[in-house]
Amino acid sequence: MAFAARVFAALAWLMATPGFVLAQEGADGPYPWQMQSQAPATHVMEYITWFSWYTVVIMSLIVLLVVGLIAWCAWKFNERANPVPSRVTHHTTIEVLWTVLPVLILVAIAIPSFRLLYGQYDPSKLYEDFDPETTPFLNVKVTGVQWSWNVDYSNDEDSARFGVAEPISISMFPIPDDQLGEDQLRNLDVDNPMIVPVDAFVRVQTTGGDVIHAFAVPAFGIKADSVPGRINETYFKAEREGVFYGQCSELCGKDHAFMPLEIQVVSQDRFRAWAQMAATDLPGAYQTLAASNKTDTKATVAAR
Ligand SMILES: [Cu+2]
Repeated sequence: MAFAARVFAALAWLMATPGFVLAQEGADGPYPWQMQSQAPATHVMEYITWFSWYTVVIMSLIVLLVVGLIAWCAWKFNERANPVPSRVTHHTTIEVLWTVLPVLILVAIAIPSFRLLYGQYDPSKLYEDFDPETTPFLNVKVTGVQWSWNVDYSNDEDSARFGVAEPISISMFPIPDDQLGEDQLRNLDVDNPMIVPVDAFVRVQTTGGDVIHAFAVPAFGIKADSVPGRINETYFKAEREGVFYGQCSELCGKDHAFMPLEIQVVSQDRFRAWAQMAATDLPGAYQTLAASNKTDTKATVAAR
């Protein structure tokens, strides 16, 4: 009985984990003993998290039903309990049921699944406030190279509305272990993080400079292959400020594990100030940004 109690406690702990994770305000990035997805920062990732649990619940009910049926058959129809087996070979009602029920289950999974799939390419499928005619995108090109990321901010008409008057180019390298600050995460914090405004649609066009890499940020629910000679497109709209991390997600060579992504989501005003300075004085722009609000950028990381 003690063993059963222990198993039950372990299961209860597993079930409680998602609530625990979501309850940690600003628990962004990976942390020890993490069991679940990172806390969502976009509507897309909220949807993915919900969909994941939705399918887990359906799957668990099916597992319970099947295990229950097997146990019931073993109990009721074993050789001792039921010496003369039934010779029935057809039962129309049961055959219709075991065909129709799985179809209904698949439809119940397919509808939200396709909605999510289309929404990941077209924001108007998921965001009611999105208007393809008028909603501006901040346009960013992200190039994976062996072994770092180059981020180029476009100064097109749309991006200029967020304050990008001149093109900005940054390259992103992890901070070497011996230079890590107190509140920095090894192999996740970078020298030049990508800065984006909160509540803004950001279009990411990604490509590879040499081999295939992949741009992936779990808290945003996005992942796109960065393929040489091609442009892949994805988008995100971060709904809260904070520091978010990603990693290259396509095996790209010796230092694949050492090309992290750091994205800082800041208020639109602070983004504007950063963008105006970054075109001519990048280090100065980061210093001004850090000085303009000491509390938000790293405090969320320390909260873990
Ligand atoms: Cu890579």
